[in-house]
Amino acid sequence: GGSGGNGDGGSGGDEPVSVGFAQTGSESGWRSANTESMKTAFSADNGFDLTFNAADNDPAAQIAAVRSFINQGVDAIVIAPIVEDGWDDVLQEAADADIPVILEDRTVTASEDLFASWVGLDFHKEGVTAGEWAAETFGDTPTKIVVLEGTTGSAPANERASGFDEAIDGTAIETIDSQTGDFTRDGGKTVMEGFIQKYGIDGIDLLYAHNDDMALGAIEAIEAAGGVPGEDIKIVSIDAVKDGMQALVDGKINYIVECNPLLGELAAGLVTDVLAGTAVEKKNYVEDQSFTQEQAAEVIDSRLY
Ligand code: GYE
Repeated sequence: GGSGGNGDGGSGGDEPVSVGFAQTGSESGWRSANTESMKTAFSADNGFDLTFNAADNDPAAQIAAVRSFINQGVDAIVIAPIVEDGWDDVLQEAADADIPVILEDRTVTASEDLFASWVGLDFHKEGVTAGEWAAETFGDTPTKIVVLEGTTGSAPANERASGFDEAIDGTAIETIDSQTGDFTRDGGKTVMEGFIQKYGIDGIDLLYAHNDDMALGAIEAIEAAGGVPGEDIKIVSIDAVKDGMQALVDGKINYIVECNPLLGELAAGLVTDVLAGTAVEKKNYVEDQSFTQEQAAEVIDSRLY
């Protein structure tokens, strides 16, 4: 290692390209699919020597992992940043060590000069799409909505909230409560139990969950309280992972906005290009779709994650 930025990346060389990947953790089905995609793309067969770290959703632990990659002198560092803030110092340290950083999935607030490239999804647009569905479905009818937010301070939690709020602005939809469920099934279940205790099944018309896993946890809470998810309380969520799509087909979720986790090949391509000195785009957006219950039934068998 230690030859970062010297252009010996890619296949064909004798030495594998050493890459440190700082993953968020293993909070969701989306994350499992993303980790698998990354490990496949950064395999030894593809000429990489991958050091994988999952930080268990702890921002300090994730920064420590990046520091250890710098100390190891890897050729390149890939990060899926848990939270948006707090990256300036360690990204500057990577730059000083001449190690390029590629971000995948989530974004940071640090200066764009401090990373070579980013590949991921348009979280704001995902929020807008979910909100537009809500506005079209309930817009004129007074509708009480609760929100299960993703990890506090994460780019998808921030942008999925702002996009949704923009889209329901001026409708009769009223957000009565909004709390984080940390993108986990357990978190979604616990927070939804609290919402049900506070407002009753009858006091909630719609749930917006920032990911499928939290929606799936909430479904358990609604059923345990004697409610019918998808009917008594309608549900819109984001990701379109297998279990989410199945719940959509089963009528327990009403609408899902996709967020594609299969970013490994694109991330590996960016690492190869950056190390070879090939110009890359600073931001690389992957397209998302969205699904009604009927559309989900049509595509569920052909889904890749
Ligand atoms: O939606 C959620 C995961 O950052 C886009 O993180 C990702 C989000 C995804 O935990 O399920």
